Amino acid sequence: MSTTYNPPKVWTWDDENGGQWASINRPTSGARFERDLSKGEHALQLYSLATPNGQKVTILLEELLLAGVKEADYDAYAISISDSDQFSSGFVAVNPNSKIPALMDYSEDEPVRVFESGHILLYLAEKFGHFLPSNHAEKTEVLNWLFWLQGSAPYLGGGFGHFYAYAPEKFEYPINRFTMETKRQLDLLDKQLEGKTYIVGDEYTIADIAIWPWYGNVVLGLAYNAAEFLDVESYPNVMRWAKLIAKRPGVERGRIVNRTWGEEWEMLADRHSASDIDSVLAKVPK
Ligand SMILES: N[C@@H](CCC(=O)N[C@@H](CS)C(=O)NCC(=O)O)C(=O)O
Repeated sequence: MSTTYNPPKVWTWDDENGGQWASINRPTSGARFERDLSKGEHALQLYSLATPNGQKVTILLEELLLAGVKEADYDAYAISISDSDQFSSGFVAVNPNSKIPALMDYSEDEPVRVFESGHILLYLAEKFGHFLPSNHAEKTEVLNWLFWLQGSAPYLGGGFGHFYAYAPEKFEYPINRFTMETKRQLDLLDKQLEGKTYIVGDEYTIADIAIWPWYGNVVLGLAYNAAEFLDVESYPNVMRWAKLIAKRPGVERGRIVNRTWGEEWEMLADRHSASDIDSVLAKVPK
């Protein structure tokens, strides 16, 4: 019997495809139920989860706070995407695309909603004047890499990660296709980081903050359990950069916010103040 799939004339939704995320996926958008979001005291309200896209934003917020920007203090609420929290009416009002992260800024004349993780980084970097150079040419290069990440990471996460780690069976064709692309991306980053401390040179920017949660986590063995499979040691510049960034206090703090899995010293579902993070990090084994 052939195992080749012959697409029907018109595709119809089969909710029993067995994949890890099958229960939440539907071919329609919009709210599935009525529920308001929680709201804390700070001007910035983040609704997120510590996936790489979520980590980008909490890392930037923690970096801003450590840089002395008090106005960057925030409340962060965990959105359980496996429990369909992203389909509540409250969440959909902040992000009609029903994906974390989503941010509300109540410090402006009218409340501002911001969605798409790359845009949230740009919004916060511009608002507070940090981690984005003011020089036009340098800013443009940072944005080149920020937009590169936003376009490329779905091949790593939705492509490689999905088929290597989450799909109900190991299928050779998509794993080959997306491993090829992931390794091409790692090779690109390795060349870009040759002779540079950070993605665009000597300055740590939102390009690093966007790229590290994806490619840094993968090469450090913190995503998809794929470090050996991808032969990450063959990208020495990426490895050096990933380890350097992992040690930054803002990264150590931001990566655990809205994390609802893992060890007790790296898990903080909701964050309302710096001390919430301090008490979790105090449990890190010495
Ligand atoms: N392009 C979006 C992607 C966000 C995204 O894919 N979020 C995932 C978690 S990493 C999500 O919320 N998935 C829930 C769903 O698909 O229902 C961004 O960068 O913000």
